[in-house]
Amino acid sequence: MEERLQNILLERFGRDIDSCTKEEIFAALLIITREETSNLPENEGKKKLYYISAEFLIGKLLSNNLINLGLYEEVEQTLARHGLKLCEIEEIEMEPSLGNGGLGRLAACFLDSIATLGLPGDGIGLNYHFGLFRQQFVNNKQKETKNPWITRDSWLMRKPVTFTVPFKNFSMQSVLYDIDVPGYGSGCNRLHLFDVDSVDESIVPEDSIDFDKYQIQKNLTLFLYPDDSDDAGRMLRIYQQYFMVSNGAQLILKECEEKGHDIHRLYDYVVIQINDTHPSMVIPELIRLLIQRGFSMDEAIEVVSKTCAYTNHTILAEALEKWPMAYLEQVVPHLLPIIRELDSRVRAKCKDETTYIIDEKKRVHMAHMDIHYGFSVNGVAALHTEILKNTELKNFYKLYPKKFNNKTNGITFRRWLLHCNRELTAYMESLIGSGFKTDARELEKLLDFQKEKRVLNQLADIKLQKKKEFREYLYETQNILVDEHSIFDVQVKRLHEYKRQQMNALYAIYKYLDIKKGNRPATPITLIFGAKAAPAYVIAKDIIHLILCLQQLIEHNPEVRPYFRVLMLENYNVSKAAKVIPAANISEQISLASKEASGTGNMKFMLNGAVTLGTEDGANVEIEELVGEENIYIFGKRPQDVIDLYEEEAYCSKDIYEEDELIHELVDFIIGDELKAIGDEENLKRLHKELISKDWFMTLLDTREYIKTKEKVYADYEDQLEWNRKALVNIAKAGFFSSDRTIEQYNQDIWHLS
Ligand code: 26V
Repeated sequence: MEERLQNILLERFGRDIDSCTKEEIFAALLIITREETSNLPENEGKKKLYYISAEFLIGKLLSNNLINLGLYEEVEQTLARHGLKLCEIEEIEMEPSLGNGGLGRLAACFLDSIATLGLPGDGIGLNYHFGLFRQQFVNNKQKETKNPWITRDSWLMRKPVTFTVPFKNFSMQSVLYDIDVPGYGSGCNRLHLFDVDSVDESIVPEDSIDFDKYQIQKNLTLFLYPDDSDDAGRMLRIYQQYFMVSNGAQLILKECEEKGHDIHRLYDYVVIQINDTHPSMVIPELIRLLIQRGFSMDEAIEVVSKTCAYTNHTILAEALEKWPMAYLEQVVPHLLPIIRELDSRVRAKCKDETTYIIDEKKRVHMAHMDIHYGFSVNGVAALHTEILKNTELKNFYKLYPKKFNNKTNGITFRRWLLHCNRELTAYMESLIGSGFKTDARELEKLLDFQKEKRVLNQLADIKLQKKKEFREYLYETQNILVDEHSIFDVQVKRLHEYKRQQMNALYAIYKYLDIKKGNRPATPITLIFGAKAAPAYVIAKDIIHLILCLQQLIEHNPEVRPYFRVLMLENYNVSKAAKVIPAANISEQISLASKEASGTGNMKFMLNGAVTLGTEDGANVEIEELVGEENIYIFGKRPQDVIDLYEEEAYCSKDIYEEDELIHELVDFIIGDELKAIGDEENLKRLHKELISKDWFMTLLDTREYIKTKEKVYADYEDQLEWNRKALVNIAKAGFFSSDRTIEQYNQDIWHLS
């Protein structure tokens, strides 16, 4: 390794390792890693999976790939001989932000597991030049700027593959970039990211995310999910989605034809997993392409229906895509006859209007198309799938009971344990051997050590070490110095009202007032938030403003600050997740029950020895079943209660506000003098009004029980031995949430790859 590294550095930069910059060393390691992955055998088999997704939140890849190639230690030691740290070189890499949150990160974890299990399966998506926006805090508010991540040396490899994608008045020529996906001790797959050469980064000013939404040739792959608060933004999303699936469908057919497969039996050779509704147009597009190749409509529909499978990731009605026919007419008129045909076949066979593809307002329900014309529909956690079957999609479940199945989400342990917590990994290896690295269920062997003080104390030492590392990181990046001996209570995830960061903020107000009354916590508490809000999501941005104002208020209060602090990580992303999660003591998973499809952060925290404080929602339910109720803190209204409240329109936040003095006080604090002196009255007033007059996601419903439960969590933390035992049980039981397990289930029940 040493010689190889030196040779590349000499050849490229004319210097040896001791006089090279970190940037140069990163560039050389990138070359080595790329060479190694390109030497790996391709995963092969009769049938191949194509996972189409608008998002692949892959994060930085250097360490991830070195681990999977089995080269991490060797590189680490080589660098160490020259006084260099691999984790510092890692900082040089730009993070691609090709996803919003859970859905995109799930796709990335899946690619890792698919490759690791040796299954032939590639990802298909778009190469957004600026990805998701970068978040900055200015005047206690979120400001969005572009996030250029593509550098001269990157993982992207341009391929000599191009397709023509037809739009209404013009067509576009695609270019393809591939990123290799090496499995852990296994063969290699690929992530195919389509792009266009005409994209012009210079149409976006330096300090913003504004651009001309009408110049499709120049803007098509600039941003992930450009602002869809206006017609032009929504239209651009349709352009992006169609560009993605048309390229995907053409690539799939090209690969089949090159392999000499009979495309009349496409489903024997190909399975397409549609990740949420963003790629749903692949169904009519594939039908169109097959008809072009001489298929009858009947046969094309049959073949495509046997090839496509759909995953649902949300039950929020507003997040289920419905595109007006008029938009599709403007962008992809050639798909409309096919979509109309698909709809009329549904109308001919079924009376239930709620399942039609085209509704009375002339909107196309993308999920409906997926369910009628796909062979599998899956939810992403047990509770979520049950809600789909019994409530949200119950009319479809009646039609196609056999299509519905559950695939509880998972995370790749390579990134979320082996890489982000090397200390914990090494210690566990010394206790139970290395089997857990390939069979995550072996973590259960840790349960034998529940009563061993020595082990529990060592776990606590590792946690302290990770807290210290995070403390240094936060100091360097945000100039904030936290106390590593305080309790790290962490809520990091996209900002959305259903995730109820605002409830956690109300707790912060409670604690602030309580400490001012003289009630000091036994151990100081550091409450850590991290969240990006969609740029056009007004209330979400108001919630960020509230949290940042609370941070400022408390930072300047010498009476409260020693015991309780609130802070918000700027630009929360995959790399920051890998730093804060191993340092957390408490994992906040407090969504309104029934609304969080699964959550995957909850799994990452658990695996790193944090204890969950959460509602009976998403995969929290399965975490509770695994660890037992004494090793998790569950509170709040239950999913069915919430579903009934919506059904009966029986929730009224104003009643709670009027009747509960404590809640009244906490809510009014938002517009009180102390915050008024710091924040923007317009934002704070709007949030206050929202909580009292609407509160669609029922914050006030659970606030009281939340406060009570959180106080109990903090009190329990004082018994450190018992707390560390809880942490150990959480780690030991996390094996179920390995994405290797999830992928094995997808393969067994849906894909049938080998
Ligand atoms: C999208 C939108 C778009 C517009 C308005 C509001 C809104 C709210 C939610 C969403 C989410 C779209 C799908 C999604 O990201 N789902 C997440 O998927 C994860 C992986 O399965 C899962 O763990 C999360 O619970 C789920 O929210």
